[in-house]
Amino acid sequence: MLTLAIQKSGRLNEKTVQLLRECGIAFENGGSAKLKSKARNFPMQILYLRDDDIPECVADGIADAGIVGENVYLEKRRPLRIIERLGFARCRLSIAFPKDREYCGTDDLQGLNIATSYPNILRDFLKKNRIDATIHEISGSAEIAPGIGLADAIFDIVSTGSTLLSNGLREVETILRSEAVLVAGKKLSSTNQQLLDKLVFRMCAVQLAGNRKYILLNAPNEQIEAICRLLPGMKSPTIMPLSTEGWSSIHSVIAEDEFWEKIEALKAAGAQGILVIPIEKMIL
Ligand code: PRT
Ligand code: ZN
Repeated sequence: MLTLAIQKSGRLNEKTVQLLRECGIAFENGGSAKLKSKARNFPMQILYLRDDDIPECVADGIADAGIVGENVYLEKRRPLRIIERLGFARCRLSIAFPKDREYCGTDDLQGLNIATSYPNILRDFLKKNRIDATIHEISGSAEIAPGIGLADAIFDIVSTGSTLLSNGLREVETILRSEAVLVAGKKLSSTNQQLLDKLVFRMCAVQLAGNRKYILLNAPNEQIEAICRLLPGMKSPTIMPLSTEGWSSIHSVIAEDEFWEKIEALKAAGAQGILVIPIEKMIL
């Protein structure tokens, strides 16, 4: 049986649970399942932990795999491998200065006292850039450190930037971009490796579908070629004749991020009656 460690509550929990459910895994979340729960239709148990404990738990073999922020995975320095990047809980780890302190480049970090709960990642950055600064390790709320005279700058997670702004700080150097990742120990039993492969296969299908849309449209036959050039499809678009003479229905798959651009180009090429439908799973 595969053991997967996930965050018990917090910013990763909801999206992680949603992803597992979209992978077709039925399990109890919350309630009696505070510590662990067993999936009803997949040979897997889920451990609910604080995110900081996940890398260690996987490295020690208590769990075979875990879902955690890349920032925590990198900070904890455990011998794990990233199996899959999951595309949620995106954030950056950045150095921030009091808003009126000048910053022209990394040289301005020389000799500073920087507060952070990510000392390992910061130490690597300082070393790589030959910066001699003091790391002041704190366990949370780094953003208040400059205001109370505890540090000159901070190194912390930034998402929208509003926490920095409301503490009179500004982001001056982005050191890492992070997202949730699926990590696993160096070596799994062959049964558990197979189960993990199965889970990853499903996660990929869910992720792929998430940024794709199914598109159907009608077009006059003489425009089919021009329209097909805009619609690559999985292999190529499907073309079916309409009962109206000289017209066809074209079906394809497009990426979410090029959606509006494509729709405009398709309309300009003569497409009509365009339908765009979400895709639940996609397997290449
Ligand atoms: O209880 P547990 O230890 O499990 O959770 P936690 O409190 O340590 O972590 P949690 O749930 O806050 O975050 C889990 C993971 O989510 C982090 O390790 C990151 O990988 C990711 N993540 C994504 C974030 C944010 N976005 C984020 N904005 N983690 C924290 N923040 C903080 C940030 O530090 C700032 O103070 O949220 C605040 C608001 O950010 P702004 O920039 O939007 O204002
Ligand atoms: Zn934590």
